[in-house]
Amino acid sequence: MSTLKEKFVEKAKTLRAEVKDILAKHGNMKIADVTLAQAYGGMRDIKCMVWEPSALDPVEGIRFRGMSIPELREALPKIKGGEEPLPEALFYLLLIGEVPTAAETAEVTKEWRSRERLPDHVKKTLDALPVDCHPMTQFSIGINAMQTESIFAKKYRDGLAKTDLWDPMYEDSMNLLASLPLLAAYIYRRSYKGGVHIPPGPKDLDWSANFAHMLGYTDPQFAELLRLYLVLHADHEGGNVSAHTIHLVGSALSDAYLALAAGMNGLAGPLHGLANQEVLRWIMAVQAELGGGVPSKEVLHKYVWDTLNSGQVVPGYGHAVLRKTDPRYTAQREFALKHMPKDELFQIVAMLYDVVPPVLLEQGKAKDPWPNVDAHSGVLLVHYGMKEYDYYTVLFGVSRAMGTLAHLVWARAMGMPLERPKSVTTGWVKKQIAAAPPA
Ligand code: CMX
Repeated sequence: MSTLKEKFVEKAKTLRAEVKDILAKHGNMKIADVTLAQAYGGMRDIKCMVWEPSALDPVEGIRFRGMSIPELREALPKIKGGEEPLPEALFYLLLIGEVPTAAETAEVTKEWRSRERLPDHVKKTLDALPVDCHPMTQFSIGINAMQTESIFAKKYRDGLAKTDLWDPMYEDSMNLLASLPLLAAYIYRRSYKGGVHIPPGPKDLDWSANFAHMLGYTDPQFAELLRLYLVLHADHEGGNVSAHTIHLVGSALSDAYLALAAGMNGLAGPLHGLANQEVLRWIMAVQAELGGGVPSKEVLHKYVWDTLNSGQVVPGYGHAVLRKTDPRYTAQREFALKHMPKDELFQIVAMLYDVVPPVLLEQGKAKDPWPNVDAHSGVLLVHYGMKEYDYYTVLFGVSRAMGTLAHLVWARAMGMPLERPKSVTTGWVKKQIAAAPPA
């Protein structure tokens, strides 16, 4: 058994016992009251699910197993001479709750590289789609097509005990994570590079370097960017659309492939992950209007107002939970300042940071006027030549698989039940109001 799996078995045993004890002693403790505004308003802030890999603070931003992004960038193992953490190390942290050593990280890299596989029928399924089919649609279909490989589905059919279901979920998750870069690269090359595919590279390449290689990017700095990108997008606690969908679908004992594909359909929404492509489209549109170059702040100010006045949202700004600049934005800004300070698009993104929040505050609707993760990622990718912005959310999806699959393994290990909240009708609501004592 690998170190990762062995450690997981140990941790799961402890947490199962702890939660059993907590529920026996405090199961009736109230942790949330729900208002009508919350029931009608997208269930904001209702504490009603458990998610171990990460937690989101409205002001501080995300913490992965208690670690902030600057802490992670410092502490997680890197490649020799590299500056950005290895996503494999982050996955270890998300699953186990401990920072891995370089050797433990290398073991994950080796395991993922040995498990990578894209079955022929998946390629044929993708090839049957129009080449201009949105990459996220291809990604979701591709993951569903890979479900033929599910060990969980086979074991369940054979009659595996509930307590042992975490094991095939772990195996599926490891196989999926190993193979997602192959699927994602296949989609990129068929959509934008004439279907000329690049096979996986030598086995000593780490997960991100191999992904960059299969995408067709040879600049080592692009692989560094990919490492950072894949780390930053990996998890954002359990309530966001993609994570929550993956949890919900997984709770029906759907396997990792089915659950992940469902979550990717949510990530493909413009209010969620697709915002990264929308940001770039929006920035390029203002640049095109001006015939290129960096617009003045006055021009950007008018452009932001025009966007709002036409009833659209400013992509990359605002958040359902965050109330300050997203630390994932800040990490990407630091990368840009180090590697591409003179880049024109970066300069526009930096100017938007000064322009957008005051406008959103003046408009007075958005609770969070600050940039989120999607405001910055596109310009970094363009700098290294990846201009096909329709593709960006696929990269987000590859990364998001890490946190959500770590959660699914935990969900099975903890025996988390079918999720089934209660809905009500407006007729019921009216009756409650009528029956309530006068305020
Ligand atoms: N531009 C314009 N209006 C915005 C806005 C923005 N960036 N952010 C919020 N608002 C508006 C909302 O549309 C809402 O308007 P209505 O009252 O007319 O419905 C009002 O402000 C209140 O919204 P909120 O409570 O502040 O925000 P929500 O929790 O409802 O929505 C989010 C959060 C992210 C969907 C929203 O901020 C938004 O649409 N942002 C732009 C899209 C984006 O960047 N999404 C990516 C988020 C990160 C991710 O998941 O990847």
